[in-house]
Amino acid sequence: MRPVTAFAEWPHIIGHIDMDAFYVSVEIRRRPELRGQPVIVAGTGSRSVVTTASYEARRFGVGSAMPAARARRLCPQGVFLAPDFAYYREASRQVMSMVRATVETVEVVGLDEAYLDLTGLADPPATMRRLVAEIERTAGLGCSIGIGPSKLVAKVASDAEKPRGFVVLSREQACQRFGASPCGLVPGIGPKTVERLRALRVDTLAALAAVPAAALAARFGPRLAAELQRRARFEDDSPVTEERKVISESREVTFDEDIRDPERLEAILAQLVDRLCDGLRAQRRRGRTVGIKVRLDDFSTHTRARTLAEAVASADRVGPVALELLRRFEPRGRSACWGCGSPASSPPTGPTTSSFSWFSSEVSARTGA
Ligand code: DCP
Ligand code: MG
Repeated sequence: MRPVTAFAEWPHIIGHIDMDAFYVSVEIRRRPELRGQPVIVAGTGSRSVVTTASYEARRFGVGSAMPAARARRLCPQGVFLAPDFAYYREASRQVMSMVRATVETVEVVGLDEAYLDLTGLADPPATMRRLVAEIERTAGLGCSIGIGPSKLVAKVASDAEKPRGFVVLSREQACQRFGASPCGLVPGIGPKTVERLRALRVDTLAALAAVPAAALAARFGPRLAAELQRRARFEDDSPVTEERKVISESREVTFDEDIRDPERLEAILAQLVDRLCDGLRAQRRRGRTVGIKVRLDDFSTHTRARTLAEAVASADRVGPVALELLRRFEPRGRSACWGCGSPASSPPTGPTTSSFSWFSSEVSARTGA
């Protein structure tokens, strides 16, 4: 079937763009001598994790979210760089402005990816190839493209042949191509669901698509069961929507050693609040939702947030909210270590608590347009 014929049958044509090894590619752009090397962008503390690994580094088994210490063991010859988020945001803006200049409806879903509504274009692949070439030429960055009749197909297609992938698939072709893949390949089917599916001997997308609906519903409930099967069949009719103009501004710090002392934690939180509010005021922005993010020494990340009646930008207003969120925060079964008088705190639970400590916290304010 010629692609042109296939497109004519699709009510929607959606593109998905995802930058290849984004942070690393942006670093290599300003340090071209690093091209071809195993480059890893990771924090510098002993607890930090890998944000991005170049494809050369991935050959050593290094990947996103891995503790940096492990990455150093796997790839001792790697070039480790500390993240420079301001520079990555700038690169993202540059890329997304080219994307927006190319098609009318764009949904940016992160620093390095976006959905594009290509419906109605005369030749969607040609348009996307031009965009790829322009990004490569002007921004010096590589990306992968997926094109399909839905966001779901486009997203999975863009990931299928990274880096520099360019994959066009109909829904049926996606089912065929990924039928033998694990269910977790599809966005929205996370590790926990994958485990529960495995217990039902459902290991692949084809198996999930074919399993009797009643058996699935008995385990997951009718709504989730139906949604899982829709995803396994690559059925998706969600529209490409211009992203809501909600911007989140945050400051975060990772501790090099565990900090258990509530007073020290609260002092650090106060510093983060000050830095956050300075930044907000400098940009003349305010936030209505104040949040904290806490990462524990088992790398689990926890967030708590509260939305206020009005937008605020001063430390006087943000600070108490962040502090209360922190004081109330109790990771399940581990509250005893956090003895700062939270009204809901439970009694110490014995020796297990000694293995637990905090080492990272973040405070953020979500600002709306
Ligand atoms: N990122 C992060 N921590 C993660 C995953 C990603 O900080 N656990 C950041 C760094 C990435 C960027 O987000 O560069 C984009 O994430 P992707 O999952 O798209 O990963 P990459 O762009 O790095 O690689 P690729 O898309 O080529 O697989
Ligand atoms: Mg990417």
